[in-house]
Amino acid sequence: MSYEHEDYPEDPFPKDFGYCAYDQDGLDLEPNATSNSETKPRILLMGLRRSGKSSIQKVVFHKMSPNETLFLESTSKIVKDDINNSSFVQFQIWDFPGQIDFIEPTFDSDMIFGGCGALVFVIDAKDDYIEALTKFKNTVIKAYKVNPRIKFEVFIHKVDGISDDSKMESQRDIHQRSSDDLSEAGLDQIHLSFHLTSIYDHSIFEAFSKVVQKLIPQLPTLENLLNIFIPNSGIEKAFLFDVVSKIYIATDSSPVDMQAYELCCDMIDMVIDLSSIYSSEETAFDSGSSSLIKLNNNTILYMREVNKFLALVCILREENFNRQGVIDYNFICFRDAISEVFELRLKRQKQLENADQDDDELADDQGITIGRSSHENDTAVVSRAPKIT
Ligand SMILES: Nc1nc2c(ncn2[C@@H]2O[C@H](COP(=O)(O)OP(=O)(O)OP(=O)(O)O)[C@@H](O)[C@H]2O)c(=O)[nH]1
Ligand SMILES: [Mg+2]
Repeated sequence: MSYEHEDYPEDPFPKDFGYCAYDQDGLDLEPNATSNSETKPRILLMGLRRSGKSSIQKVVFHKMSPNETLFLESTSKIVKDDINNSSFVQFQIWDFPGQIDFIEPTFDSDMIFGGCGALVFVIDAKDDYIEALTKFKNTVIKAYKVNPRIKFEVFIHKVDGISDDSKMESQRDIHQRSSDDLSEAGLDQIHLSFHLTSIYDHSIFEAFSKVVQKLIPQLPTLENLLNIFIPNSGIEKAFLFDVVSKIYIATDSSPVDMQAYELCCDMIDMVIDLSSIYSSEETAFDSGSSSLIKLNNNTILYMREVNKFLALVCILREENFNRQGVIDYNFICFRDAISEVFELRLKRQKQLENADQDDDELADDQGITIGRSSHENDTAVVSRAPKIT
């Protein structure tokens, strides 16, 4: 069974998924923006002192172990961190000092909230959160005024060692109070997302995955590709991972089970650890990486590299792995589709760099039509692959 690139339709991707939304250096969240000063989308980490902002940033993006965060010093000025793990995962994280006061006139809210994609507000669930909620309300009001497109994400943090019941109760209470505060201020339309998090388990990676996903304009395309790949390959669930941070940038549309996600994270850790023992190269994870783990409940974890930074981890029943050839063939189709998404993105970025044209003109030149919905073309990419019945 050979795979030939020429067989594929010339333009297999939906025309309206994200390609209108770039600036020169990254993912720009404003579709009609011409150029942007600080380019990459920004994720702000805000919240009271000691709520755990710097710990989150260090654990998720710098491999710090949770225990080491006990020795972190209080942040005294805004710390900016560039995350460039892969072409899909590019943004800046700004870690704020807890004591910063937005009300004071020196705080340049236009600059700070202007280019912001997501505002993560961290609330210590082990502490009395009334003060945190007041600060949250003021922050949201201010930020929304400057930039109504910001995604507001509330991390109800440090929930380790808290019973499931009290976790749910805290979430319900915080949700209720913050929604009440916003409607009092006449801002019912603001959407807030809530996540229960802790650096001592995988919940912080899961929550950050969801925050980052909202900033990836190609997400619907990636999800579509996974939704086609999975049933055609007899796979139950698949995650597309950013290997360095272990956040997943996309998954199929079936619900995410925390345990399944944890298993996949552990698998990536194991593969990287083992590869570094046997590999002389600097990067243990490369284009040849793949791994298979059989669990004792008739389930298989199957990992394949997509490129240097991305890996696909699949969960499937053992009997469906009998036809590994079909899965591997479909995977190659999937991987090629992803690289086409990358290529289109790069092409688009280059064009924007070279020509100072407005978005509409560029769209015409490339044959990209903004606002037309067509899922047929990307379906064609993988649907020609054989199906396990
Ligand atoms: N139990 C528990 N402790 C945590 C968690 N996350 C952070 N901490 C602890 O909370 C303390 C404060 O963490 P920091 O990350 O310095 O807090 P911060 O929000 O950056 O504080 P400022 O920089 O002063 O604003 C540290 O001792 C961390 O170890 C968590 O998920 N669970
Ligand atoms: Mg800090």
